[in-house]
Amino acid sequence: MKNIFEELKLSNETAVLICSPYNMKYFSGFSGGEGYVIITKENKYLLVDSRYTGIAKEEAYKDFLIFEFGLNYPLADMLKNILLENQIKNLVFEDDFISVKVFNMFINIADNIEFCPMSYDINKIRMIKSDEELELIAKAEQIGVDAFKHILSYIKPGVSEKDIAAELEYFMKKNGAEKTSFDTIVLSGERTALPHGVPGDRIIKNGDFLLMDYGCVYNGYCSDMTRTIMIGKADKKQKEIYNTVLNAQMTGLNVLKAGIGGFSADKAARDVIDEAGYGDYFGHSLGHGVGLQIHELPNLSPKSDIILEENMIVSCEPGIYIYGYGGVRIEDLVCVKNDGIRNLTNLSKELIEI
Ligand SMILES: [Mn+2]
Repeated sequence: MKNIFEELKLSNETAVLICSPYNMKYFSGFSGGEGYVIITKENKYLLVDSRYTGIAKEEAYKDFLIFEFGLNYPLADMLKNILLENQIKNLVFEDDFISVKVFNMFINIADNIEFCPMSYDINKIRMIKSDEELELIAKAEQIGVDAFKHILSYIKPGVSEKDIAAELEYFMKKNGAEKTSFDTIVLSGERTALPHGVPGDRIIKNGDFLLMDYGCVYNGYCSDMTRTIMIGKADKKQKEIYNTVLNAQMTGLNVLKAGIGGFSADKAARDVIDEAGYGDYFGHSLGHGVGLQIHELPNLSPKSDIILEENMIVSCEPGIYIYGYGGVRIEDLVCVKNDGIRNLTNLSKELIEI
């Protein structure tokens, strides 16, 4: 377990306030999702209400003091006392997560305390995964891979996008997943051009692209994968688009390794799509980190300034989306290694026609 104080090089008068479920789980072990973690140089606190006290006691790391707030001991008083007892002058907080309401509560109780927004630095600590984390992510991804193999025998003309999404989710839950890692995306026909569309009642039919982007959570860790297949035979244009995306994806995978910048991986894949004449139809970035959170650092994007390191987990997912016609995305989840990658999505990417 990484020490947040050492990682962020904080002073003795600083406290870190964490309330996002991902960082709470990472730094305290508590998976309940609702609560407040406060870490000072000397002390670690987990504050929860009575709904979560039992879970907190079972899950929190042994060096955490667990306090229950409620009617008898209001949260604001508890926070104020902790800050006073530890003589805190700076409060590091998650600016990309904390609500205005909670932020205002702190402003009201904490006179003479400086607030330091540090989400980016805090989240960076989670980028390099431990062996145990890698195992959980690989397991989560394998559940998704198994779900894909299962769904191929379920898909036939007559079923709807919603039917396929429900079957994928049911399979993953029956096979050990706690929940989906994000809302399952199943799109067909011209709707495949909506990169993050929602499954609807559309019935799949011959000549459709069918795009499935989904993942699950296993012991708190997320998986993510996308496959696009054909219902019936692909025509010339469909083959060309599919092969362009596949080429871009393979190019991205081939350059990924420790020492490469997130921006260079993105560029390598993007160039393939540009050169094929589809540059205007690839609007999102190549990939993102995956861990306790479905979208986390590092990003593989034109704006990313992060140099990849061994045991980071990233997705590689280029796409081409032509509004009114359709689209293709292919996504694998990989572990960055010094000499390349370990691909966690153990599946062929040849165009499947069913
Ligand atoms: Mn993804």
